[in-house]
Amino acid sequence: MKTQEANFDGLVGPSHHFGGLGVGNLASQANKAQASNPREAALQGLAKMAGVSELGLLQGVLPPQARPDIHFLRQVGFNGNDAKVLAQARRDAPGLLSAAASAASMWSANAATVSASADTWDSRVHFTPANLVSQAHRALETETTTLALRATFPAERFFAHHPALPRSTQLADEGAANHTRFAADDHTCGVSLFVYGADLQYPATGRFPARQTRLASEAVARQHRLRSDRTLFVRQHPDAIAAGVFHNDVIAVGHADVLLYHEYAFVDEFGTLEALSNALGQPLRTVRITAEQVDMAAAIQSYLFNSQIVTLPDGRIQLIVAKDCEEHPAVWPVIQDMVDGPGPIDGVSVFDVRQSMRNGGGPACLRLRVPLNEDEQAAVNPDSWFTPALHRELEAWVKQHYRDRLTLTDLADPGFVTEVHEALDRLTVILGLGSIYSFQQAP
Ligand code: SUG
Repeated sequence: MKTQEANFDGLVGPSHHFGGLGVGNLASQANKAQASNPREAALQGLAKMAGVSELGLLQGVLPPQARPDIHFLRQVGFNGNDAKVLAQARRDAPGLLSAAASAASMWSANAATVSASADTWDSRVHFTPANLVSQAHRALETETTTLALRATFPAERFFAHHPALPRSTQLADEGAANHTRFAADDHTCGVSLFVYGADLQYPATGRFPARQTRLASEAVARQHRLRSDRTLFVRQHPDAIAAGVFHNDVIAVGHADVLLYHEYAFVDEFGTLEALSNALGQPLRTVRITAEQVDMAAAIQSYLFNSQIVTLPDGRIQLIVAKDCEEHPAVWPVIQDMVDGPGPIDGVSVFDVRQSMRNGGGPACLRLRVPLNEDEQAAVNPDSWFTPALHRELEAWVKQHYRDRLTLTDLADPGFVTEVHEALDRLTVILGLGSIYSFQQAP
């Protein structure tokens, strides 16, 4: 049966702000404490979903999380009523307030690792939510992500949901940002490429910590019982991590039989390409970008490699890039050459996701790919599919509930917590998800 890659984008939450929280993430560090615009951020995200869906592709939506997370602030020692907890955190540990309020779940490429039913032992789509243990503000996501994925992909007959890996830095897992599924055609078993930054032999010793370990990737592959002859574990180039490439999807992107990558993506570039082609049973179609064409700084500024690659209904391959690529003097000519040349990329679409980019999240960070055959598509929670009607409804919802300016001081306002809960309560109705948030449960 034909499998299609659906993109499930994380809806930007009402607390989107610039906390400077991203470890090894230069954009997040550079924009720390600037005023954010959550309304614009959410509308930009919706516009990308609309654009991708207008290309004729399957597009879905994953909900944001309830933030600020007051329970987390209590766990780190603040007490009293909610207003007091927020005020104390604002005064004594603004970084923790920011972490408690982070809207980082928007980057759904880090929500989970997903395996297609064509690749797994029981012919179900398998999900392992990421434990995101490298950063406190992201480790908070796992519980609600687990519930959101179960609510979005509910049918046990088609979908297998695993628990996240145990919470240990040795098992640090950041999900699909470090996993790529290649497939020779749309129905046979695919090839899984897992890219890690650290393992027991090469512990992370560079300027920034590695956020994905080999042990974690192996555990996920084992959990999904992927075929060993179709699964590769390759080491990310440490120079890339040191330069600010905190996930593989900031330096390489693959789809179907196509790989767009930077020469410094992998430690063993040619070994990786050869192993991939062997596992796939046919040559991979590659686009190799050298440091001379696009140096590491330009790659990180533009997020060229955080583009999405998609197959259009007529079979053409389209690149979906951030506007920052179009504006980058070194990167845009490279993209134009790619499209005009004989390589696999046939066209390009440009989206402005600047609010997300300023926190180090490009087009590919904002989406979780879920390969689905027709039966599985029909088993997805119907209200999670992005349609023009849902677009209109979510736009109106954002305009009603989101602020257009947010700073740390606003995050300490107890009225803001109520505002977010009201918005999300309504959202669970719009998306037909049931009560996935703890504030919706009986105490
Ligand atoms: O984990 N930024 C995220 C960006 C994640 C991008 N995802 C992928 N590449 N797949 C991160 O570093 C910054 C939040 C802040 O600073 O407020 C942040 O968490």
